[in-house]
Amino acid sequence: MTPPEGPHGSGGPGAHAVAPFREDMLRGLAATPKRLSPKYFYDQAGALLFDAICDLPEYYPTRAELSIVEAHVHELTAQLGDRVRVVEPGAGSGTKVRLLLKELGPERCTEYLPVDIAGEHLAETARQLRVELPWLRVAPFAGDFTVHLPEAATDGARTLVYFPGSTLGNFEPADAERLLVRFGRLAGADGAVLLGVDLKKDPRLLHAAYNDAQGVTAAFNRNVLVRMNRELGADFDLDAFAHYAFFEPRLGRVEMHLVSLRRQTVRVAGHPFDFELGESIHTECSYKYDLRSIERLAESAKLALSKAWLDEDHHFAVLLLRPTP
Ligand code: AVJ
Repeated sequence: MTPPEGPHGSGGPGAHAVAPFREDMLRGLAATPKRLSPKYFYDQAGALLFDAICDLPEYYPTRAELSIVEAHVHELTAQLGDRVRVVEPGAGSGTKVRLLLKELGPERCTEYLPVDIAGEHLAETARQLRVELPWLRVAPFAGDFTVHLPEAATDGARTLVYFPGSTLGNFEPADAERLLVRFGRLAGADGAVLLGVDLKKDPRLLHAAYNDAQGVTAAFNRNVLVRMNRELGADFDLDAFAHYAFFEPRLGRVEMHLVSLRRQTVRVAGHPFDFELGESIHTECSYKYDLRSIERLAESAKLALSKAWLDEDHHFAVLLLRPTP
């Protein structure tokens, strides 16, 4: 079946437009302190680096979340009704969703809409899924889910907005709330949001997860500089920026930075940016939650916590949220 090719369908504009990348990089580097949005980590190389992170011994969230979905997939899907359309913002490689889609099966799953900013990576994931689950209707939607989401279903199917991987943690609380409001609207009165969130824990585990021994996370962080060099003609010296990541307990978040190892001037798209020795570019926040804080955040977005599943170490939670009238 051919997926609909809307204005933001695969092959359309959106994901590959250089302009928002250029504008956002220039604005972020001109700000004090310097900061860049983590969504720009995910070009094709960045998406592959992130997949490699998920396989690292130190990066527990992916395995913890998979173990939850594996253990509870029957109970989970039983809450969703008998005609379900699955929308996955920030789909990536779609490893976790496969379990849900398989369990729903051709009888219950009407369509799967992966939404991702890494267009080529998305197309490849869609291709693989169609081979693995030939009965599945896959409708990839290439774009930035903070800007565009698919339309609500019109065929009477219930929409499940699946948002795993603790991607929510990349958003400041106010932005996270706005995003959840939009997910609730997309789900509609009879739909649901299935959310995966990383939990607060021993900070040494968090530290290790973002400072892996093989340096994959460092390469992922620096990839945004690689991208600027390639796509914006920037002249970042990769060895002149240190990957620096830590848990900030008062704010309950891991922060990633790229710290300048010397005084230097870098040119990006023809614009000079000065760095002091030790000056940082803040590249990512990864908020960690507890069940109470995430329930409160959901409630502020008019979503009620219907059920929560945790892994046995209580490192990660999968939450079923339902829109409240
Ligand atoms: C995809 C946003 C959930 O915050 O842990 C992994 C990205 N950054 N290692 C996270 C990430 C550094 C990841 N999220």
